[in-house]
Amino acid sequence: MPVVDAQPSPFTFDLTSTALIVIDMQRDFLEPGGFGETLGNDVGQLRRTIEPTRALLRAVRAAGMTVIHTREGHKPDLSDCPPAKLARGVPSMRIGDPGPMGRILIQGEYGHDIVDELAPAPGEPVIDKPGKGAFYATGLGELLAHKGIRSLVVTGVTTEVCVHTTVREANDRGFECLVLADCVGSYFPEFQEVGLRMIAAQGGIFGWVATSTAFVSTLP
Ligand code: TIU
Repeated sequence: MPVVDAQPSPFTFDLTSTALIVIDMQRDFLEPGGFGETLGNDVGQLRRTIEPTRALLRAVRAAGMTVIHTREGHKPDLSDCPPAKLARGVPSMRIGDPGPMGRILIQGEYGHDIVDELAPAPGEPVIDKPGKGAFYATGLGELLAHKGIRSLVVTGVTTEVCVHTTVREANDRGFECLVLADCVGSYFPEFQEVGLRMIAAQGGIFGWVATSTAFVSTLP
């Protein structure tokens, strides 16, 4: 079985029971004018993840590994958005408000979709999720069970929000998670650093952390 040089210890995985999950690489988070920027964030901090993730996707697809994408967003009538979430943020630019890329974080809008560079390949599942975690109110758990997946290689944005929430959810459900440091991004450099340290601390309290090159080098 492949063994990845990782923190806090080597990560061993089996290709057939491992999936790559690419979290919320959506225009709303990564491009100017989207939800992320309306919250006052510098999207440049996230864009550095695009190229390493593109290379990772190429390698993982060539190895025949399962790839799953997620998108955070809501139905056009906002019936799946808790009022407490809707009320958050800058008043003029909230979820559902019109923005330069369509209604912010609304399914079907241009800004809600995944950036062109990382477009899902035909047949790759795309999980639409109303929360920060990818397991909450989605079919992800059932999908992974159906595919016999027990380990997750996790990438995407943002490190301390949707990546962390998903890794914590997955860890509690018994999945082993390897987070790829160069393929996750935060608007805040200090959260990026501490977010990654929190995963591997205490003997890997939530999982493992490695670089994408270390992971890819183990693929057949
Ligand atoms: N704001 C922020 O850092 N993140 C989110 O709202 N969603 C995700 O992380 N995908």
